[in-house]
Amino acid sequence: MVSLTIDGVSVQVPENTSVLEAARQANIKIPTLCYLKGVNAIGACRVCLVEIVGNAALQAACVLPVSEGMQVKTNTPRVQKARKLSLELLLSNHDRECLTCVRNRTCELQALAETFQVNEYKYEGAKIEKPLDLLSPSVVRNPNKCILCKRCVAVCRNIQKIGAISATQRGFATTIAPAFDKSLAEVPCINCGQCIAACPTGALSENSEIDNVWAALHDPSKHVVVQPAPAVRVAIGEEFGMPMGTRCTGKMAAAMRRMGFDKVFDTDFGADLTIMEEGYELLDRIQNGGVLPMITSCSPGWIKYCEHFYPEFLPNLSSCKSPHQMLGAIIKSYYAQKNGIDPKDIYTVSVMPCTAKKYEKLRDGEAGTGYPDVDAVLTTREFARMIKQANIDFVNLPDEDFDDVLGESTGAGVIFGATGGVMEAALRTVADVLTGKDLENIDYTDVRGIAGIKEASVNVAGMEIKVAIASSTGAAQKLLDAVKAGEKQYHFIEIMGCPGGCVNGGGQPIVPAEVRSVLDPRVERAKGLYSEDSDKKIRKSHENPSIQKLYAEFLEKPNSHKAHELLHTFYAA
Ligand code: HC1
Ligand code: SF4
Repeated sequence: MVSLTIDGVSVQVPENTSVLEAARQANIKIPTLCYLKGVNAIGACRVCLVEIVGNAALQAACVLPVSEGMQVKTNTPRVQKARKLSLELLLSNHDRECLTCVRNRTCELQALAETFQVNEYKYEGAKIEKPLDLLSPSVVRNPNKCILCKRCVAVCRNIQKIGAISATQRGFATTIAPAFDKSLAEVPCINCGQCIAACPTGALSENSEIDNVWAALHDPSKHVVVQPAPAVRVAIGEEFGMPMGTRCTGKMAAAMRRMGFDKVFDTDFGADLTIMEEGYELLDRIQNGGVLPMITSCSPGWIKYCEHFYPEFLPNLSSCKSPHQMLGAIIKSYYAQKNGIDPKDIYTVSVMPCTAKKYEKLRDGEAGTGYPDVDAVLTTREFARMIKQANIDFVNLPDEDFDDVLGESTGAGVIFGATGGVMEAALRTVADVLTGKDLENIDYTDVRGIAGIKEASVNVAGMEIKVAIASSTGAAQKLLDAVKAGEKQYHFIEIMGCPGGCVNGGGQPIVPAEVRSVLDPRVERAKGLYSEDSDKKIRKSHENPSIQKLYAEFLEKPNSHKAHELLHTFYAA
């Protein structure tokens, strides 16, 4: 341990701790901008400068390791002046149109400028008007709002192991962009949106579909049906000041009804349906010598990553569409037929924690009825914006249920939103099918938790099923390399493109760096999902009465010809 003082407070921390983290342990908050815990520590923005007694130059606390006897001062006149100067320089060539910015009031630069009373623009840098990148269906890049903190570069390169963006050009012309100033739509960007979640300003945002959804809601000829993803219900509350992980399932359904959606269904039903299709596909591959390991296919960021970087694993991918696409196809077929509605008049909206879903809905093979399975995808953030635009008092809404029958779901469906959840849900069904019993021990705790890679071996009816789980494409890379090298053998692998799974998707409420230093959204939001699972009466997908009804009335059986037509897809190398 190393002993030091920070603003006169004695602190003991392990060796190699940064001064910034040591200060946080002593409840001293040093402001930061380019620092993002576990992702980026480069000392570039000069906002976390501190004074070290006996040292002439100010130091960046995020990259300075503690040393024995060090005396740190975080709030001297020199420090205050230097921080303010750093902010003034950052603002000198920033597009300062805060009122029209997507991050107005959630921007970390704006918040610091307010804290440090930057009440005039002292310096004018060379304002180079840079073109916006609007071509990606998922991510909009506005380089004029970029402060070169490189948090996005670090998450894309170090966590996702993609490196789609980096610093190009020099001086005032420096831009964070794909190589050769191409659009994100023209490079192997996987649309995960992790860069958006890391961005402190309005330089990166989702490609908004809010206007399209309002237009559909206001069009009397459209029957507008909505479905929220599992992970949205434990994050949407953050947009209204509620604690991270608060379960808002009932309020969310109530808000959707008040916004004017004709039917409020639930992607959790789609997740239960996925388990039926994917579970039986796995059993078929195991029993009939199919390609193993089978790998899950519900995360479109992961699918795009596989297509770009690991095409040799495409035969391993389950052919199942992702749950919201499956539900979209069922709405435009089964639901449309039962209710005598022409599918061309149905407009389906998915509310997702994910920006890659905006890309997924456009892929070939995602129009089971000849019409798009899903017409619009809103992120959790866009959905919250629409609730505010509709003057809905979200916090005080009553809890309401989803509509029958495509709104009924099980605990297995809800845990899809956390890493390991799809695997656990599948095991609950596969174990019952293989043993022919209604097993009671269904909490597969080995597959829970936020580790990037998890492994488990499950004995079912005398058969050892080996499974692995990876979340983030960086973790997927490591796992797939081990499988390729023959070092690891599995029957079934779950891969989610975002670290922690959908709860931490690129469309979720932005968590400022300061909050991320003390609270992990992957953990807090997942807790909400697992508590909803344990409160559910039915916790296995195959026991969902509405799923049973759907097969009895329409699909016949899992992997039937009709199920293949509507619920399965294909991949392109
Ligand atoms: Fe997900 Fe899925 S879990 S992919 O993360 O399989 O987005 O929540 O909706 O479709 O169900 C996302 C979440 C989501 C799908 C499901
Ligand atoms: Fe990188 Fe994902 Fe952002 Fe694309 S969306 S630039 S892959 S972090």
